[in-house]
Amino acid sequence: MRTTHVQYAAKAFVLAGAFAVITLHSAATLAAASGTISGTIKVDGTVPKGKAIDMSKEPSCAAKHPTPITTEQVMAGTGGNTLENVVVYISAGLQGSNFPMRTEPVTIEQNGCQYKPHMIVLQVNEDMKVVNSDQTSHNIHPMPKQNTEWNKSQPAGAPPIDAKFTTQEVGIPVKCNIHPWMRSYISVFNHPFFAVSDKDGKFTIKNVPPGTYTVSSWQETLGTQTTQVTVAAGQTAAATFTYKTR
Ligand SMILES: [Cu+2]
Repeated sequence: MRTTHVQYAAKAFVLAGAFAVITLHSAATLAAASGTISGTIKVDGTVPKGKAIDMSKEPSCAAKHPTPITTEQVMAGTGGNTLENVVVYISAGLQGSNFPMRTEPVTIEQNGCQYKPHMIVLQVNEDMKVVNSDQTSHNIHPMPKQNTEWNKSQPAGAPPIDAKFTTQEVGIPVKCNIHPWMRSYISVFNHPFFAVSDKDGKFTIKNVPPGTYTVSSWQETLGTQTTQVTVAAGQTAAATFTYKTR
């Protein structure tokens, strides 16, 4: 009996050791095995100028804008031939569905009667906080097609509102029932492989498993474009999108 126990113990020890080696190996492989998708949103043609917003009915917000602001439907990036605020995401080709949840907090702030940021991107069931930094009430009202519609009043000084979205959906329009000029968009993904183009029109999607993917870009008035990329471990795959405005 004693021998048997020792044999079992020895077998278990060997198995545990082998499992530990396999686990370590997998973790290291995963960390090294991902790649990056990066690129630029270009525009061919003139970028239409935003329209001036009249905030005179809300003086506490108007006072926050020494220079009057304009609508943000199409935002030219640096140099004028790129676009800011374009959502870029993997739209096909991902294997499986068990992706890590991002850890950066997602906040939509109402400040100066504007939404910041203009483009919100997050994962299904990721926490989003709605913050009112103004001395006036707002009423945030996302208008989804796939998710549940809601609208909530948030007076000045009220605590943040917590929200989640349960279904993938790109470009949910958000309005304020009190200030008709306020507009933003929320895009919800069932994976963490998405980004928004910055003020130089550039975007980067990190930690992408190697593979061939369809990558899509979405601009609120210029629509959706797609391209194919192949991501290799440790490499950066380039993806460029060009929107024509003429
Ligand atoms: Cu408002």
